Amino acid sequence: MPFVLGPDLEQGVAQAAEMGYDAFELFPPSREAIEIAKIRELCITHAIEISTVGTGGGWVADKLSFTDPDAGIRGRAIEYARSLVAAVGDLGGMAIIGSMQGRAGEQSREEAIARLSDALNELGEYARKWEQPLLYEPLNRYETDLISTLGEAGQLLDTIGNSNVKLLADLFHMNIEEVDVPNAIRAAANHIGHVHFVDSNRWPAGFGHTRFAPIAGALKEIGYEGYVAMEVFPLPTQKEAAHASINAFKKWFR
Ligand code: LER
Ligand code: MN
Repeated sequence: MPFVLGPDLEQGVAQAAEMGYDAFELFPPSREAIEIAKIRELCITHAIEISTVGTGGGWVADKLSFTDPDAGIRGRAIEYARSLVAAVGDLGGMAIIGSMQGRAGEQSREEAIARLSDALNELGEYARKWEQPLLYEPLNRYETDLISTLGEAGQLLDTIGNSNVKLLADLFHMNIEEVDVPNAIRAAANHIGHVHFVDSNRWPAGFGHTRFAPIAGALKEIGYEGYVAMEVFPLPTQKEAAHASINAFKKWFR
């Protein structure tokens, strides 16, 4: 949410649970939008969990990023992400670092990646308090000029050397950037901690041209046991997107 169901939280959680979802991913516009007590209650009422929270609101609303040349903005970005790591940690879920990685822009790529590494290391360490990994998501070339493939992202994590930072494999970005999506999944097996299960055009699985059989096969082959989250456009309608996505999940994973 609000990609698929929402923006009304109560209604969205109720609908997701009714359709058979085990968990939901939240994309809040701000830290204040995460009402911990209310979410806890909704999870209990509907027997559903919260898997993940996206931090991209910090970028969308305030253009906060870990690679901004301005130290003040980088500091605010870290504070914002820490507050979301803590909030989702209290709810038993993981925080995602996607858009907040920012872009190198005018600075050197090395400098930007060093800044990103510091942020991932610090936030990954912080997330240990809740025994939750931090998720780092490589984005396609139109959304970042830093790292766009699982292979490069895995190398970055090897360099950082923090075992509590994992990768988010988003099939939409991978469709644009990877030579071979199933092989990229196999090669990054040890790093993958979350999946965005979505078709080539950001529509629900089945509405684009991604071949899901070999991708689901690769995830099973590596013994992936995490969530597959449906980060899809609410198309043709919100409900149809949510239904199509849970049906795709059942088709490929049950
Ligand atoms: C976030 O998960 C993502 O995939 C991006 O394309 C949006 O920032
Ligand atoms: Mn994604």
